[in-house]
Amino acid sequence: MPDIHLYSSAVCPFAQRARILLHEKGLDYQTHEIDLKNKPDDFLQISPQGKVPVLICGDDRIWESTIINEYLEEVFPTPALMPSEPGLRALIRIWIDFANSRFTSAFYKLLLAQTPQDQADWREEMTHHLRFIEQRGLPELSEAGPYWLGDRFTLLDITYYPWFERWSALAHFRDMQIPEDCQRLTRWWEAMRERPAIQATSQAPEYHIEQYARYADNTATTASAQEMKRY
Ligand SMILES: N[C@@H](CCC(=O)N[C@@H](CS)C(=O)NCC(=O)O)C(=O)O
Repeated sequence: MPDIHLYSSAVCPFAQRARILLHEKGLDYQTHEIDLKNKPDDFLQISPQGKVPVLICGDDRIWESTIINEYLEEVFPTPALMPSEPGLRALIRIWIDFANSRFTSAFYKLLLAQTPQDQADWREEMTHHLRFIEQRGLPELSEAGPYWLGDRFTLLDITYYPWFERWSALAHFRDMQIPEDCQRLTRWWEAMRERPAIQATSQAPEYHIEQYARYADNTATTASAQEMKRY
């Protein structure tokens, strides 16, 4: 069994993806907590983009949260968090791509938006994404259970969860609610909160409100906040 090290930050939803997966697999690992406002001088030698998470597993060094989780799934295949059917594996990758390219960026854009008009526009965009997930992502497959693939808990559930945990910040600063017609999504979120791996990696709603206050009032100076404003 190789030594596993995770460079992580409690505030970071991307790093939480990796932590949830490590807990789900019951793997022992050492966490190196990185203060993103005061990173160690040699951090760029560990993380090429100066970001968390980074995973060191034996001789392998992996970054990008979704790649880390797919890597861990390959190295430690049980319990399985990917189905064996190629069609379902492809579906999972399609929705992971949607999370990374559309959903998470809308989350930050809404939080960073400063004018009432921009905030209304991004609220609308986020509402659109939530309904898209509700109507096109969750319906057919989730009849058998609350997870994205029904009774099978997978990488896909892990990929989205951290932003729902941080919803307290969107609700508090931007009055963003989950639409009432998104009942499957609400059921999914409730089921996720019951999982021990989620509970082991969770922070309280107030923690996220405090951590994201500087995004909301536009005073955040971290590299990530600057990047989110540019793209
Ligand atoms: N695409 C990356 C995103 C990772 C990311 O943006 N991490 C943020 C924290 S949430 C970070 O480390 N930012 C560095 C900084 O702000 O200096 C992933 O999925 O791992």
